[in-house]
Amino acid sequence: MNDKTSQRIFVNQAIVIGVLCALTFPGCAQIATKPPELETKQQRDKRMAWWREARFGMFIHWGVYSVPAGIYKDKKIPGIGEWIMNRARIPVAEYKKYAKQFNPVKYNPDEWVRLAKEAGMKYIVITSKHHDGFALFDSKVTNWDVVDATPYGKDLLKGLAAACKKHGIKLGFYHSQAQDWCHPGGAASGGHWDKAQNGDMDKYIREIAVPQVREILTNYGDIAVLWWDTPTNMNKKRADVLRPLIHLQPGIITNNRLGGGYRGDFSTPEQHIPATGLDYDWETCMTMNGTWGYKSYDHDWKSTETLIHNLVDIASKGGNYLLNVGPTSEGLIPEPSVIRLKEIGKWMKVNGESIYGTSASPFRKLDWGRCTAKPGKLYLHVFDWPANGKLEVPGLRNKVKKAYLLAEKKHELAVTREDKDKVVITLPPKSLDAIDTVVVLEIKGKIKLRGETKTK
Ligand code: H79
Repeated sequence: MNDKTSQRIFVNQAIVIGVLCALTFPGCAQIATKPPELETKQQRDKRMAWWREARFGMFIHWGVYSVPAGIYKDKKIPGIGEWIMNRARIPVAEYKKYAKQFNPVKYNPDEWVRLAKEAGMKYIVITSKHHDGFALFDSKVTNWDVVDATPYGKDLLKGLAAACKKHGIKLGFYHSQAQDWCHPGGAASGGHWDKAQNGDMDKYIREIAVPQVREILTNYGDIAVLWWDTPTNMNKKRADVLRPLIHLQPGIITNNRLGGGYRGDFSTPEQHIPATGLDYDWETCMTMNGTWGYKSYDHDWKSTETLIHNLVDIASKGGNYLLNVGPTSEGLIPEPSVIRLKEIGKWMKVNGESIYGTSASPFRKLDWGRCTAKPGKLYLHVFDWPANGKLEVPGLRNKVKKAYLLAEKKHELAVTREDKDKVVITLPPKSLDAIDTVVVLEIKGKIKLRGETKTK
């Protein structure tokens, strides 16, 4: 099959999916947006615009696993907390008993959203359902949800959706579409360990996954992101049943973890930052300590400095940072996370301009830190303040119109050109921010560097 034929078949398939979707979901018939497969570059850019501008989001991993919080039968279970059921091979009936202790009476979604906003985050992605199958919302297709299985008895996503709307924060859902360790037929990485898990996966997809994804994309207002995870035992046929559901939310952005060959809108490096960025929209998701779901004894917190450097490093490579919090079963975000988010927020308040809506650094490597860019501007993120007060910008050929500290815009800095390829900025003797002081260069024309430039 040549390229043209395969392209035509692909387009035909996409049209069939679009039509099927319009028939299956009558509300979709009026949707003006095209399926992502058929979009022009301009349409895609428009759909992705807020996400590319945002750069920074909050991931929330919350569920019944916050009750054992990393401990089963008095033993500390190694690894990530939300995997405790799988790692300790806890039988379904026994795991379900934890729900009786899941009573987040201190849950205050308004406070969570305000915290995200204060940190400078522009969107929140919360686990509507993780691999343990427990739904944080009132699902009509199962009793394994917060309303039916816990003393709390109220939908947790409703309040969060309302708070996000109120504070202008975009809301996304993480939904484990394939792995489900409590519903028969759901997949389990490493295989099932309890016969209660056995069943037909196609039936599981049809009767649990599809209606649940329909519920989360219907009952909570505008949903900006659908974060599939993980493609265990998925295939094209299974993915094709789930994929059309995204049209319930026009303009929604999805990740690359559905399976079945769907690329989605962005790639998802997990717990690492790609060395040179990626040639497709991408988002690094990362924990603040060593776990996504709450673990009572994980105190291995990254420093605020590391977290800010990560955010800047990611922005300098053109990606987004989705930084996780794992609330307790009482409904509290752990204090070390709160402290760090507030500290990041202080930095963002001064320096947000050098993160939001920026594009990747044109430089390959800078000895003292990182660079982010906007048309006509370079933001030099100085992690290591030069002892001699001279900041070298190697290879820059553009005329520099003006240089100043982002935190003190009025204070212009002297700029000299040592040779045609080296600009030197004279800095004050001391950094303003020990973590990252941002120097702004206003430059003339399109960026021009010596020799090879990294194009984005
Ligand atoms: O939700 C978080 C993780 O639970 C989820 N993705 C992030 C966002 C995730 N699901 N699967 N994986 C990540 C791949 C990792 C698997 C591991 Fe394991 C879990 C490594 C150690 C525990 C599976 C079980 C592989 C080895 C043991």
